[in-house]
Amino acid sequence: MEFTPWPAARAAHYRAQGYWIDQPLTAVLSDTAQRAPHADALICGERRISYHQLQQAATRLAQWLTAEGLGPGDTALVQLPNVAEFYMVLFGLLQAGVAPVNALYSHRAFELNAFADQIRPRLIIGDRHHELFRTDDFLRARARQGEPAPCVLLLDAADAHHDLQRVLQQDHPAPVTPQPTAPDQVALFQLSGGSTGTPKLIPRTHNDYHYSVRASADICRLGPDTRYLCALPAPHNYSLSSPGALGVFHAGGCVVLAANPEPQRCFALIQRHRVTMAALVPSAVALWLDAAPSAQSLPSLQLLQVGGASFAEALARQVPERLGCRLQQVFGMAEGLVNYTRLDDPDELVFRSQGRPISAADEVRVLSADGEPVADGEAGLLATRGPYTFCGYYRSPEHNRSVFDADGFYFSGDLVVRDSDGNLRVVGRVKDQINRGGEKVASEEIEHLLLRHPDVLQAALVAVPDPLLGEKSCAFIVSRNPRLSAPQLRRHLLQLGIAEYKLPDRIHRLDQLPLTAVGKPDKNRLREQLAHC
Ligand code: J2J
Repeated sequence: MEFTPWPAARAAHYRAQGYWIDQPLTAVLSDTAQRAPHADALICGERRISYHQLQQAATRLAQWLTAEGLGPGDTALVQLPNVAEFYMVLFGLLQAGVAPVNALYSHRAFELNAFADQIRPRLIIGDRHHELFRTDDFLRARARQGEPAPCVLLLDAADAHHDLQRVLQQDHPAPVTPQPTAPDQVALFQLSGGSTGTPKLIPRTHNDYHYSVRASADICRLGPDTRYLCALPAPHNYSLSSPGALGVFHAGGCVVLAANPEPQRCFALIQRHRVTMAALVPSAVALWLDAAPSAQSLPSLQLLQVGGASFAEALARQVPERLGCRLQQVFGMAEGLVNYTRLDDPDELVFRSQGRPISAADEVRVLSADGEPVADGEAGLLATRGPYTFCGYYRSPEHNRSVFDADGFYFSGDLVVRDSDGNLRVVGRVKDQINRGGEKVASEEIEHLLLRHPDVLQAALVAVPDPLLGEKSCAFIVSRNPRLSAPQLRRHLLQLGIAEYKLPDRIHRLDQLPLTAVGKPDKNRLREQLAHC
């Protein structure tokens, strides 16, 4: 599997310092399964799954895959909801050396096709209840792409041949020992929030991901008593690795799955299963704060992580009072760098900053537009490299040239202020993206799709402030058809198969778009116009 490796000198340094330990990522599960086979790894609805059972299910899938001829060098496209099978599949694929792209459950044909076109999966795993897999149309369309038809396994499949649960539950009659990819090779692909026309994939190696998980688990002081509520989409880098479910498995704790962050259902799960820790995005915290009957109503909850988007200080201050737990701010990215406020940081720092990097080996530069370091306390562009920050998007040489500098620093597109202790505050963004309550929408992707409508001549997508989600999206379009309506445009986008969270929340028609000096749509002027609407 080709990817951009770390330069040899840095790789040697990360090994010498013990950040990279040359073990497969499967170790986060197998070590605990050996140590505490009967401890609960997962609670999913009425099901409790022990470490032994999780490991066993993963191994069965790995053996099945190996027997089907899949192994290192192969990839899988996976789309599952927040259910135990997600982790069984993930560890099964890792054991068998098959690198997955884990699509979000809200993704539709456009996103899955964009991923599949890049990785050319030999395996597709989906859910029969999802609109894409309810019929065979999507799978049939993929099979026509001129490549060997991928293997297909489905949750709740109608036929035994595609039955994912059967593979996870039955021992293989003639098992062959599966072989993971080498620790310095790709373990899985993460999804980029993106700012370009096509969704970008982030190759993550065993070594780098494993380190970020172990170090995150330490920072968050996870242990066998941790009960972690996973209410955000399970594949997201945050809920998977910061420290997420993988951190919990590494520490021998238990992951309690929720379908989504809806407060009443989550509160019931927290109370019933004595959940100690949860991870949320700011918009969900706002709902939890409103719904919490009193600070005593969730006595087991010790730590609430908040990240993924800007968290207003006023809300941050309410977390300990209203939810009766400690707050931790998390500023991370699927590309690598993750910052945490620490559990023993002073309250003011926790309320007002998004924390500092995981590792002493994370190198962070805060730079002016012309690449000069800015002084502490001043806003600048975040650039970083380190033992778990990737070195290039998958098969995107041109884009990589624009987001990495000559020293291998990755520019995340965030504007940050650093204090003298290295704590970061996120104060803005230069990337062309909308952060809709933690769900990222790449403006260019939606603009290209709007332009595919025959009546649309120009399109520009900008963020508009929103009291709950932080930001919503607004599309400005220039059309040759005066009767073209917003519902028609939304239908057009849905027909192209995009996830619903990417649909513009507002659509405005203009006679022409204001332009910058270089002739690009002037998004600052558009945002100003919105402020007066
Ligand atoms: C402001 N903006 C933030 C924060 C992320 C842990 C936590 C989050 C993510 C994530 C992640 C922010 N305040 N606290 O992968 O492991 C915005 C920034 C950043 C982008 C990354 C993790 N936390 N952001 O959100 O890849 O703009 O990862 O560059 O989805 O979200 O988005 P994503």
